[in-house]
Amino acid sequence: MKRIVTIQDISCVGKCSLTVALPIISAMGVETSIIPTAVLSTHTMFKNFTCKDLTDQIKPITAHWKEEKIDFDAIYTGYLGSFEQIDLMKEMFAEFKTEDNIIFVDPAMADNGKLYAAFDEIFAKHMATLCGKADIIVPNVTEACFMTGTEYKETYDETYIKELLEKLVDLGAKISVLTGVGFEKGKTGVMGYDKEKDEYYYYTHDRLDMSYHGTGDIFSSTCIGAMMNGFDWKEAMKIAADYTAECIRITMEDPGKPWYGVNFEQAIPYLLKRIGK
Ligand code: PXL
Repeated sequence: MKRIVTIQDISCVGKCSLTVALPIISAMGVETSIIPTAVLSTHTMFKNFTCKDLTDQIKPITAHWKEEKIDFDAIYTGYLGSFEQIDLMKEMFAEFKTEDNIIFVDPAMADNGKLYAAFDEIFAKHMATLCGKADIIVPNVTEACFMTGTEYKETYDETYIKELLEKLVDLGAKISVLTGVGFEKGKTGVMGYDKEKDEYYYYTHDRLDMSYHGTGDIFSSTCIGAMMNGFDWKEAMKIAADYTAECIRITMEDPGKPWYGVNFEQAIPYLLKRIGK
């Protein structure tokens, strides 16, 4: 059985970060170890959320794992709350990187042209240095623009996205994947670039006209979960895009849907079928 570790916050209510990564990756048959970086009452789109920072737990946890000779087939970071946490992740990558494991970074910090409440442009540049240490990175277009100092555009062409993907691998990652990319009306998808092979891959599906919080985390969790099930990065991002779309589709049909996240739970049977489980 493959084992991964994912490092991100616990938003107790909100269906994002660890509360989606744990169930999704576990359901895909992959042991999912965690480091919670903070405990928040809700994600930061709610007003008046509480937050207990757990940065001081990161080093003792990883030191214990080293003593126990625990290793991981993948290390996946999501939402990180501070410069210090980013630096600790760099140290962790250096300590736990092996020849075969995958370092997967989702620089969760922005969407729709704007940084989340807790961040500024200097933080985005620091996150870019963490992306430079990864095998595969999966920002959305907004995050990619902040990290590479590129002007954010709502409408763009293929050249703009390809240049952005190239700027992302220039940060140091081997593969860059941009989520939420669409060139045609009514379509959306993902486009990736493998630097070593100089190869692009674009996958598109019908656009559902709703955007929900937490879908980036659902995409990333599914993508790494699929890679741990033996799919290559291109197949993995296709499965992840389809599952995320299915989560949104199911949520749109639910009259009692919450505003803060999607009904990813109800689409887990679809995901398992997609990966042949
Ligand atoms: O990746 C989404 C996310 C994760 N964690 C926290 C957040 C958000 C999005 O707003 O606030 C705490």
